[in-house]
Amino acid sequence: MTTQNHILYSFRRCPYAIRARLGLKIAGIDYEHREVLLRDKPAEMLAASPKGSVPVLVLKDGRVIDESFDIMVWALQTHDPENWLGPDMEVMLSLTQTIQGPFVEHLNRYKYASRYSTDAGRASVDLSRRAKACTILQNFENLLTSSPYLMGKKASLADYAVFPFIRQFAAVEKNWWDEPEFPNLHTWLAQFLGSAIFNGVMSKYPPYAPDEQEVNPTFS
Ligand SMILES: N[C@@H](CCC(=O)N[C@@H](CS)C(=O)NCC(=O)O)C(=O)O
Repeated sequence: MTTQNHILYSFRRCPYAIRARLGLKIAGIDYEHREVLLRDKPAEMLAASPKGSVPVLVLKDGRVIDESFDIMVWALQTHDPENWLGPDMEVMLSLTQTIQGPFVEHLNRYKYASRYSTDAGRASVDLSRRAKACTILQNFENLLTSSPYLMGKKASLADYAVFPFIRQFAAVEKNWWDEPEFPNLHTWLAQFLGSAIFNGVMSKYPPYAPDEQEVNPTFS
């Protein structure tokens, strides 16, 4: 089915959705934003992508892209004004996969410890998982000792595909994160969190309700 505009099913705080929105934003691609409640996903989204995860991009011509990294690459192949696709794609992919694979697994178990444990007396965060995630982060910290960005002097797809996950990790125990264990990552992350592009994709939308007209976002 063809539509007047591309449609993005998204969830504001989801790191996968954030990076998809970043790719669409830098590429200057206009789309209809549909904010999703993860506990009540719209039937149209599930019809387009039955696996039920956000983000889902439904293109005007009916094609569906339902992997966040693929949405970024599709957008950048359309228009890449800052040459995010410049560095070696295999290395960018490998950095990204480390984050969305083992790092996210530790992050989820660190952040949502009680969901993964049958031990009723367990602390709210799992520090052993935090330590495992930190082993991965140390490699990223090391990369940032020799260059300001993961792949050199300029920010690239690798940085934008990775930082939303580090943001989520940093927010679990903010006071702990603010200790100087990863000074380079700290500076790197702070720069992205203060950037116009990041703040430009963090508008708040009410949940999508079919049959209602598109609404304007609010900022906070
Ligand atoms: N591999 C997917 C993963 C996306 C994903 O896991 N998104 C989460 C939200 S952050 C989700 O939709 N989970 C399904 C749910 O919570 O029901 C991608 O890169 O787009």
